[in-house]
Amino acid sequence: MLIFLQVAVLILILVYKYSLESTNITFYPALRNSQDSEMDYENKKYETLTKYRGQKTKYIVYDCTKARNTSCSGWSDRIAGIMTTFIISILAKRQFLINFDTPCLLQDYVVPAHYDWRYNSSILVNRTSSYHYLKGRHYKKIDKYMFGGSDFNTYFKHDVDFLLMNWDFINEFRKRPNIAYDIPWITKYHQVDIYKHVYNLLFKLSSLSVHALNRHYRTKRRRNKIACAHIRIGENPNMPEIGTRNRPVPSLKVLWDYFDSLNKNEYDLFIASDTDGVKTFAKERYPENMIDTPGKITHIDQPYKNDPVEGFLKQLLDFYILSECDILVIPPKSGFSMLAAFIRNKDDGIFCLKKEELVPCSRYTMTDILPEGKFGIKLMGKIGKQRSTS
Ligand SMILES: Nc1nc2c(ncn2[C@@H]2O[C@H](COP(=O)(O)OP(=O)(O)O)[C@@H](O)[C@H]2O)c(=O)[nH]1
Ligand SMILES: [Mg+2]
Repeated sequence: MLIFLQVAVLILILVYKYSLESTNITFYPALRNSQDSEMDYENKKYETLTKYRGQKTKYIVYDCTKARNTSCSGWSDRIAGIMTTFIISILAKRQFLINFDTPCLLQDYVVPAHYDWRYNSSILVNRTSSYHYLKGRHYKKIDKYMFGGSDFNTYFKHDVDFLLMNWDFINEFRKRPNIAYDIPWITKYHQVDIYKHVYNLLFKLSSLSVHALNRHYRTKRRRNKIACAHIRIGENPNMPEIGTRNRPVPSLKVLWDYFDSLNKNEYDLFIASDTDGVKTFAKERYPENMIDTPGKITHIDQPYKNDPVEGFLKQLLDFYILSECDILVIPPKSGFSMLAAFIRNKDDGIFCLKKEELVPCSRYTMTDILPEGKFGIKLMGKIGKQRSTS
C-alpha cells in the first residue's frame, strides 16, 4: 500500500513538473538581467519558482460568489476577469485562486488542468482579508497599479484579497514599465494565444461536463465537419437582461445564404443563440443537419424564471461546441463566441458577422474587425452607477 502511494505521489509530481515545463508561459516572474546567460536565467527561474511556492502565503482570489450578492456577468466576462486577476496575482507575487459558486460551483463543470486554483475558506484562518469590486469602469481604482507600475501590495494590504473584475487588459498590461521582466510572455504572445494557453492551463472539463458533451453533441454528430454560428441579439424574451448595452441586431440573411451554400452531406450545423426564434428558424430550414443542446437559454447572471443550473450547463456546452467548429460565425459586441474562437485549435475558418456582411477573419484578426467589447474597445458606464456589463 505504502509503495503504491509513493509511486502515485511520484507520478503526480512528475506530471506537475512536466506541465509547468511544457508550457511556454512562465508562471512566476523570472527576474532576468541583461548580462544573464541562458543558464543563469534558467537557474534564476527555478529559484524564483521554488521561492515563491514556499513563501506564497498571501492570496489574490477571483471572487464570484452568492455570498456577495453582486452580478459577475456572463461566461466571457468571468473568464476575462479571471485572466486579469491571474495576471495581477503574478505581479503581486501572490497565490492565485478562484472562488466561483454562482449560479453553481465552477469545479463541478470545469476542473483544474495544470494548476490548482480552487479556493477553500480554510485559508482565512489567522489571515486578514478584504473584497474589491473592480467590475466595468471600477477597474480605474487600480489602473495605476495595473499599468502605471505601482506596487500592487501597497493597494492589496491584506493576506487574502478578493477581487471581482470582468474586462480584459492584456494589451494595456503590455505598456506597464518592466513588464518584460515581470511577465515575459505578456510581451511575446498575441492576446488570443495567451487566452488559449492560460485557459487550458487552468481548466479542463469535469467528468460531468464531458459526459454531457458526449451525450448531447458527440453522439449526435453525423458528418465529418460542422459549421456553427453564434447569434447574440441582446435583450429578448429568452434573456430579459437588465441594463444591457445596445447590440446591433445583425441581418441574418447573409448567414442563411452562406449556410444554404454549404454541402449538407459534408457539414453538420449548429446555432448557439440567446434567442429561441433564431434557433427555431434554423431547425426548420435545415432539419436534417441541425444539432442542438438541451435546456432553456438562460443568462447565467440573470436567470429570471429559468433554472440557472440547467442554463449554466447549456451555455457551457454551447461554448465548447462553438470552440470546436470547423467554421465559426461570430457576431459583433459579444465576448461569448469570441472567447470560444480564442481557445479553438484552428486559426482560420472564422467569419465576422458585420452589418450585412460575413467578413472572413481569423483568430488573429477578429478583434480588429469586431473591436467593440470586453476584449477590445470597452464600452464605459459611469463609475459608481450600477450599470450592467452583462
Ligand atoms: N446557452 C446560451 N447562452 C448564451 C448564448 N449567448 C449568450 N448566452 C448567455 O448570456 C451570457 C452572456 O455571456 P458573455 O459571455 O458575457 O457574452 P456577451 O455578454 O455577449 O459579451 C452567457 O454566459 C450565457 O448565459 C448562447 O449562444 N447560448
Ligand atoms: Mg456579458
